[in-house]
Amino acid sequence: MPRPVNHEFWMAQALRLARKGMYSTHPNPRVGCVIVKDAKLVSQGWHEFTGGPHAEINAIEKNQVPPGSDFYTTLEPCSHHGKTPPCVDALIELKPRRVVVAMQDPNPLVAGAGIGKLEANGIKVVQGVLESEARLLNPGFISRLEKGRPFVRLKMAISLDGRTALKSGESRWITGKSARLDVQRLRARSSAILTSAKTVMDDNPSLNLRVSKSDLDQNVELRHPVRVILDAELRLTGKEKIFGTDGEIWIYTLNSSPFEIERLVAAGAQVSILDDSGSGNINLKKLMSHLAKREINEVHTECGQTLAGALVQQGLVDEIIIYMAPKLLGSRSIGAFDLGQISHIRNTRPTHAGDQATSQQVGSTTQTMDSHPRSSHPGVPWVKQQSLSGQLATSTKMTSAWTLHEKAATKVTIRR
Ligand code: AOF
Ligand code: ZN
Repeated sequence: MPRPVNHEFWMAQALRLARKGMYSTHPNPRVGCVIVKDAKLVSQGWHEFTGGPHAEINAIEKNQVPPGSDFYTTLEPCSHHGKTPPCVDALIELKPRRVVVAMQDPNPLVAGAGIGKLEANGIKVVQGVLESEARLLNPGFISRLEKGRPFVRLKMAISLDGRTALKSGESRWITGKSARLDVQRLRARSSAILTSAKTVMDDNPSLNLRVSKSDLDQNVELRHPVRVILDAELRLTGKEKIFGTDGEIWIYTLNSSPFEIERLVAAGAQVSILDDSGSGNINLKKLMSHLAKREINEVHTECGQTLAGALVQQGLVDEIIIYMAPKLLGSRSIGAFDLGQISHIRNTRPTHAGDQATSQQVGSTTQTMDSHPRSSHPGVPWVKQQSLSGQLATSTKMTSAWTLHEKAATKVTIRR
């Protein structure tokens, strides 16, 4: 009896390949492709870097593809002439039996036309296999094309009592190596890093990449994300540390004074003036649509409580990543989100219905309670404890306790 075709199995392999392009395809999507005949792998490939061959072409060129093969692609094959010719034409020539796609391409230049062309040529198309996993791979590309704004991730380092810095401004207190590498990974996968002039003036950060391609297991050179700084009044001088580091700097402002603009342009920045819609603040929704037009997919935000609060209040945050250190900074220290006065619990933010939260231990930890096998406690909420190398360490009951060593942190991710 023939074995049932396992679309999920092969699509999972295509997704694993796509992930290899995590740091190098911006502003294009991460895409993987697997070619199968008689339940055997014929070839595979992924989109390796911007401007390079698409995943399908890399797979086709690696090995001889016999007619009647099945293609598994994490994104609908393209039908347009971009930097490269349409992939569907290359596929059709090979006379495949079937093309299995995880998701349609949200790019209006494609948007179903690739699938339509395959079907018009008598090729069976199966859609939607592991679609939600495929969408998770390209949150920024999808958000930019579907909503006209980037995917916004907000990174915060807080104490156990929810503080980010002492009143004096001192905030360099989460120094664990694993947390730092994790943040570098988040920066490296992003098209842009967003912050405010206040953070640049208070902390004097570089907000650049301090890892090499080998630290992230990559073959392709890493690119520096654009640093986007909101400076409504143009208070930056151009002498701050960030200006002396690799990577572009885009400043958004309300101030149209040529003198200040010239000073920052001379320091290497690009300055854009946004109107404030009468509020006196930079309009964050306009900022986001501006960034999307400049092909920014994922935005990684590292900022203080004012910008963090405003982004949350305006519904512009898609993911919050909090590193919680085993320290207490006290109630006179600075909080993470300025949300004004909240008078009712029902008005609290930002947990929208359907939010997913995961928690990981980062750095050196000791588990102090037994973890229980998943099956023995039906109905108990579970949390996956994952090591930062990505290996699933153990699946434990949510109540199990960990001792966090001095430089460790708990990483909590909340996503809508
Ligand atoms: C990719 N890699 O494997 C696939 C893509 O500018 P181009 O010619 O590289 O085209 C980019 C568009 O092609 C992209 O926005 C997406 O719509 C489509 N598919 N892109 O970068 C791939 N399959
Ligand atoms: Zn293509």
